[in-house]
Amino acid sequence: MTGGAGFIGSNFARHILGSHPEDSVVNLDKLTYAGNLENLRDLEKDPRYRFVRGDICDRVVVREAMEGVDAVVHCAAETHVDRSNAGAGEFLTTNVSGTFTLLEAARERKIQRFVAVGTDEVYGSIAKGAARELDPLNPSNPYSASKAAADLLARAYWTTHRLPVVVTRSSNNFGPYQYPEKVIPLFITNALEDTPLPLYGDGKNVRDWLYVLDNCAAIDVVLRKGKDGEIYNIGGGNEVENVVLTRQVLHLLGKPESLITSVKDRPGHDRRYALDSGKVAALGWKPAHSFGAALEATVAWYRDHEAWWKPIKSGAFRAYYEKQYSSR
Ligand code: NAD
Ligand code: TDX
Repeated sequence: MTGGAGFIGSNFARHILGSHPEDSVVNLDKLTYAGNLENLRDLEKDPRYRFVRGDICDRVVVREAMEGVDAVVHCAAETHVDRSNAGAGEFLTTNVSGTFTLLEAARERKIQRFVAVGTDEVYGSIAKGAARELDPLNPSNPYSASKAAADLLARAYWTTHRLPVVVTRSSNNFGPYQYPEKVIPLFITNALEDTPLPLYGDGKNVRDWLYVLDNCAAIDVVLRKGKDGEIYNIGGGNEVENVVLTRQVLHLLGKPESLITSVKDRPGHDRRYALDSGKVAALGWKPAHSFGAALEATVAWYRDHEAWWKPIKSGAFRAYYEKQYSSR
């Protein structure tokens, strides 16, 4: 797998090693600001787990890491929309060129299954209904445009080269080990620090929330049972307005709503995402966690893991965050 030191990747590595005793995992990760070996401490001693530090754009490293591998689960990416709005270069390099490098190596190594982990953002904002897999793509920001490029390139390697690719497109994930620039961990940790929660625009944008462990289970199902060349939407079925979510977080922590601060909207801010997940459901997957219980568990995890997020928030993240809000 790639990107295993990030949020979804580390949860996925733990899921695979925990639920498939016959499997082993090679984790190729560059350790960007978002990659953190603390996310994987409990796996380090497992003889079925191996970490390789490297860039998915590096052909030699990628080729070596794929030696003896049956399947690739490609999670590595630049992932934060606000950062892509501030500068898209790394997004194109990692998300597009990096995916290309992996696809080429997978062809050469005759990999039996390549899972390209993608996002609902490729469909763009949807006023009504729910996106289906063959709907047109309409990405709004440089992040989602780079992910759409990666997703299409991966499918082209099936159509043209018969590389056995499957693509997942999931909705917004939340849960343990999510970098605290994303809205849920940012708002939980700000609330714990009694600092303002910056809500963009009118706060009425809607996201469909998916607990990360449910996404890991779905990726696992697609990895084993998905059909070559197919795309699978993975939605949580939990559409929530940002302002409602924010109030829920504050309520769970017993913090006042006066911490909510309206800030200037994100440029190109998609109003609503929604997915039809019927196809992955037909493979036998459905979310195992309710939104309310998963949000409560997530709030509790951050409350109990200050030692994980405090160093992140006081380090390089602080400079990013201050720059971000000085312009809003
Ligand atoms: P993340 O930002 O938490 O982690 C990304 C990981 O990729 C980090 O460990 C980082 O070090 C690594 N990485 C970045 N560039 C690299 C490079 N050039 N070479 C090797 N490693 C590199 O991301 P995440 O939220 O866990 O997302 C994982 C995947 O899921 C991404 O492809 C993302 O687009 C997709 N996705 C995320 C969400 C979500 O809500 N988080 C939703 C849908 C899809
Ligand atoms: O400070 C904030 N205030 C705020 O109101 C932040 C960081 C976000 N928001 C809003 C913007 C969005 O409507 O909250 C919502 C969620 O924002 P993010 O956490 O930045 O996620 P989003 O932009 O929806 O993208 C996420 O889901 C799809 C991931 O970051 C992507 O990697 C994934 O593909």
